[in-house]
Amino acid sequence: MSKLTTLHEFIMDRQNDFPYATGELSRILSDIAIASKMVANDVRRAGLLEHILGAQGNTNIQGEEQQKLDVVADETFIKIFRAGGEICGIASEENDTFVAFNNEISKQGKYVVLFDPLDGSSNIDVNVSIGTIFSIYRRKSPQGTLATKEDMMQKGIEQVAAGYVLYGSSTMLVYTTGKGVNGFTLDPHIGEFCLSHPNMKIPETGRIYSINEGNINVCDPGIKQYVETYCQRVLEGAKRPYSGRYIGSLVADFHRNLIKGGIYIYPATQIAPNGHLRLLYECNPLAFIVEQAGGLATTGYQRVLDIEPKELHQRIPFFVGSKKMVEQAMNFLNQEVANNG
Ligand code: AFP
Repeated sequence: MSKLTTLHEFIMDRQNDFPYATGELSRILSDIAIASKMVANDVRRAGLLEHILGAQGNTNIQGEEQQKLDVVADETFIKIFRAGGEICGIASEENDTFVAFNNEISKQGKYVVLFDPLDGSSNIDVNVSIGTIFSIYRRKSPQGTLATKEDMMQKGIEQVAAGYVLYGSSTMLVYTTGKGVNGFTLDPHIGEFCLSHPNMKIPETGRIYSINEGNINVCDPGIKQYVETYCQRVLEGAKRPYSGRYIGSLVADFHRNLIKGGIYIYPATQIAPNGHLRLLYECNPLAFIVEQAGGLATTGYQRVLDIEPKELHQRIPFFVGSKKMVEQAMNFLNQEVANNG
């Protein structure tokens, strides 16, 4: 039997890819692994623990009902980040504004982390896969001072690392530091993430489309036409139309399409005119990962990683997945615009 590579060993080996690395980024990635093991533990027992199952009774700044586990996961990550000393501040889906860590060690931290502690949390109570998404940036403000909003509001191309944890049939951590994408599965017997999916690549094209079809009549008619034309017809050379697969947990939908090939679309709708997903802690990290895996992430018209953020909880339309499928959707939409002036 060949020896398993643990996440910790892998992070340490890869640190040598960056000649001036001081180990701080490595420690942040290790901290994320620890926090996610704690969250995975709660997720696995959620049905048994009354204090973490169900609604918290609050809504977050986006008007969404917070689940108790949303709050528990948010607090777990923040506690670990604050204690680590490498991070000077965070922004998360569950906090109205960013948090600058006001202690002398954290103020020296070079990095900020933006994250969605528990994405797809409306699926918790029904035992469906959920996830954590994270994005790491170098701060803009000087070390030794409090983190600022400017540190959080950086373009996706500035990310130094990004990843997600999927609490699914197994727990997986997938991340990139801009040198490919690697996936690790948590071995519950030894409590370690072990390399299971080295150098992940998304197929150039696929046969899965993922969209909340309940929205089809409240989004741009071009989206409906694209879905009918390319996803729901038997295309030349094919035996059947694409398969529609939509879990409603972005991490789970993204992960499946990353492995099998496919396109995920959350367009602008009449109810969510700017789209539903958040740029900074949902779309940017997944865009970084998918590009590193050979795929694409756009708004339908523009590369996600090039967007200049305007608000912390900014939403955007999101098209992500296999390169050829995203290109096809974009070409279709652009043609529609050209035809209709
Ligand atoms: P929740 O965390 O509130 O369940 O939101 C999940 C999410 O941000 C993303 O994970 C899903 O892909 C998307 O929203 C589902 O949205 P719809 O329910 O509108 O399809």
